[in-house]
Amino acid sequence: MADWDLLLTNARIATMRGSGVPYGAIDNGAIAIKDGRIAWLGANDALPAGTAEAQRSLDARWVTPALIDCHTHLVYGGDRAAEFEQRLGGAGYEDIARAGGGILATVRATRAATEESLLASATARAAALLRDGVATLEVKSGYGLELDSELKTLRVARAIGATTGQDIRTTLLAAHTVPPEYRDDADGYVDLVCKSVLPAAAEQGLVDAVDAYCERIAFSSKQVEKIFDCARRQRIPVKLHADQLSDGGGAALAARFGALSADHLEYTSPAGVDALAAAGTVAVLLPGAYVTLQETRPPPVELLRDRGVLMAVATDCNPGTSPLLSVREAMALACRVFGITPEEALAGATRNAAAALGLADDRGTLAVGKRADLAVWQIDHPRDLSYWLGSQPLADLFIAGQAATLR
Ligand code: DI6
Ligand code: FE
Repeated sequence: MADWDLLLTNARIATMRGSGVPYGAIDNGAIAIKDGRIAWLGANDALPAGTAEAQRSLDARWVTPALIDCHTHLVYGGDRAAEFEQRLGGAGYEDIARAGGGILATVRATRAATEESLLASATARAAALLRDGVATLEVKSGYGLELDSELKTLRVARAIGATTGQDIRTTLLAAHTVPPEYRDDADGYVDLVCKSVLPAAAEQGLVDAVDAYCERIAFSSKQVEKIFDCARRQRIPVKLHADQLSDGGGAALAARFGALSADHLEYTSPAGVDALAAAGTVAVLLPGAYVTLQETRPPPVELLRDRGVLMAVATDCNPGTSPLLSVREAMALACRVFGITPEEALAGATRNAAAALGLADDRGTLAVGKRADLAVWQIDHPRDLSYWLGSQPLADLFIAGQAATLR
């Protein structure tokens, strides 16, 4: 006889296993949880005999894997609402950046902020994602751009989980833009990242992955390669902000390094898509930035789909280009502006988001052995998660089998 910590019965389950059945759905199912993992899952009437410490009927509510936000810049000081107004008045994002605003404005505010204030604001943002069903989120540094401020950001990111219960994965994005101290010496800054920032952050156990912004207003492919080489020597996986504003060959570069993900991809060429497919690199779609920047060229979704590139969807939550605190809203936008299906959107915020973080074996689908990260929704069908804008259908969230506090 099985013995479980928690048994959920009478559930409609979207396993998202990609089994051919839409949403991997099980109509009238049960999920048994033991030690934070899924111990049994299947049809209610096939449930083996067992005892559970706690049992709950979900009254035919839908259960999906908890959402995963695989691309955020949650930790930062200040905001850029005034810049948003300026841009709506006609100022260009790249022009503002070249004039010392944009990312650098947030860098000044983040450097000046105390660790406590950064933690308070970032925790509030993570809590908003939690109420939206997010159990795992990635947080990038990149608004420090010097050793101490990058370390401060990563420490803050790691500390968020202690309050919200979420699992936080941290990515070093020291190569977000060239800091003012290295204004005319981007190569010198890249050296600093390789020789000082990356080793120190890794040594302190703060780096799950290394990211870079490959763009005209940030770093060239050559400079990114240098940073990726350093990451590779330390066996740290890489990801890349690629081809967002121009085709800089970012997708192919990410693929060459076997990156976990290449993110944005608005300007990625067909050759770039082929490279992602061959490397098994996940394409992360970020409609929040696309919409906020009023871009007109969507990523090559049809080609990505056709070549079998896994597509994830994330918020890219950041103060400049994507002030977005809802993965579901990102899913809903991705359907509307990029033309993915609601099922692709949900896979993009669960199974494929897990893959983008190197966690595909551990979470992102509902299956025996996976972490018991489950979202329970007050919806009629999982497609509703992408259909509605601005609804709040989350009924319950379990993180490693524990009910999260949502209020
Ligand atoms: N993600 C980023 O990191 C950059 N754009 C994007 O979509 C810049 C973010 C910023 O302007 O602060
Ligand atoms: Fe980003």
